[in-house]
Amino acid sequence: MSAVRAGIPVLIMRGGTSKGAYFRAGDLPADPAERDRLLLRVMGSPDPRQIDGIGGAHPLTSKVAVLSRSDDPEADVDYLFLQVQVDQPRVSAEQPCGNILAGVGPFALERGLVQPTGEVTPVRIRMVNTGAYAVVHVPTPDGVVEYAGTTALSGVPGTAARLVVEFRDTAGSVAPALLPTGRIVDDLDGTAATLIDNGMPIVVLNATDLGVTGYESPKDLEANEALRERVEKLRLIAGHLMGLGDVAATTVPKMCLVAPPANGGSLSTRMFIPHRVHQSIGVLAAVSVATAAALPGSVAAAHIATEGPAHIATESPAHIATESPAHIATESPAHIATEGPADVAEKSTADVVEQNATKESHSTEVRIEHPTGWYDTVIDVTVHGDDVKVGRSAVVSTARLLLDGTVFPAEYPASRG
Ligand code: NQM
Repeated sequence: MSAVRAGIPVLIMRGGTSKGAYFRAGDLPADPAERDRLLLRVMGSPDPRQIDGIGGAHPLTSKVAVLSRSDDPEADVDYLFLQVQVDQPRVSAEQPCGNILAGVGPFALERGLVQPTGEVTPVRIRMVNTGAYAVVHVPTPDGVVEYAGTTALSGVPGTAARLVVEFRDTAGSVAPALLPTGRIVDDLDGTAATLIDNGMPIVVLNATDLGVTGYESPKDLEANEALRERVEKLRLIAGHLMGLGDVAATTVPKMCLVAPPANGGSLSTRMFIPHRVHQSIGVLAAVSVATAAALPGSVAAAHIATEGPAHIATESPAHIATESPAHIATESPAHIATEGPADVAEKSTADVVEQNATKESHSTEVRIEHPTGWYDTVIDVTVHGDDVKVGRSAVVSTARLLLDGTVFPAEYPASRG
């Protein structure tokens, strides 16, 4: 009789600008408390270095995806996202993650939860955390996932195969509504803020209202003790206003400092997630900020409206072009192009926003600048006075399979076989 170590099958993948451990639900304990205890062991939390686990000692690399076949007729797989906090013994399911989502499509194919259907396989995903839906279009030439490609993502070295990620039903994902207070601008202790949730609850603030330019590095922002205290104070107030209650121990809402674009994009951002500062920006966070930018009168729109042409450059490495059948808003001037450059190039975001304010729905392309580059989003927003409706949104991402293996949480008992 020999000792057999009880390990758990895992794929480690980069999804967008995050990295995480991806599991099949059936390989983890069904009881959430037991599952979370196990995941703390797996990732090595709580410990700022996560030395005794596979976590990467930063919120962006301490993430877990749990996947199973879906019984929802509108989805192939259910995706539960879990944020394993680095230095707290806490696993939270209250926020979604659009970056780790990018790897969910490839994972579903790698693990046989979905069968390849052609050159590109659409994987329909129910995001369990929020009830929103996404489709990740995965290149599958020859029936296997293609990871290599030419798409660059700011914040990720090199290039990889392009994954088009579409979202729907993202409005009010965690908060009760797109605009949880019913207002486009709120007053937080004397500071103007737009409180919004189109996939991720976000508080949009003018960087200059907080005494910074909004172009500082994440390191400099994190080193600014007075700023961090102020941001956290406003976050706690916003949490109550957004219907999220006491958010002291939770990872949402995130805090976004905005400034006029500095590199030809639509808007410059620095994102507190919520205590560390993001090296780029989360996917759903970007969709929410882009939505704020499309709302006339919001804190974000103010910068777009007053600054420059702010159009989406046609040579973008991440422009959204796909052979996907599920395109966005065909009647829109800015629909997701089937060939090459998006046709909004000649139209400034401000122009499109202006149209939204007065006429019917249009897809709007918003290029969000962040500390390591930019992120392109396409959102579908209709504004009729105070009545704001959002449709689908889409982004381009990439993912990479890094490791297919077995992880051994130390306290898991060895079985004898
Ligand atoms: O906003 C970081 C990330 C995220 C979240 C965070 C995300 C999203 O970059 O969809 O992906 O805000 O904690 O992965």
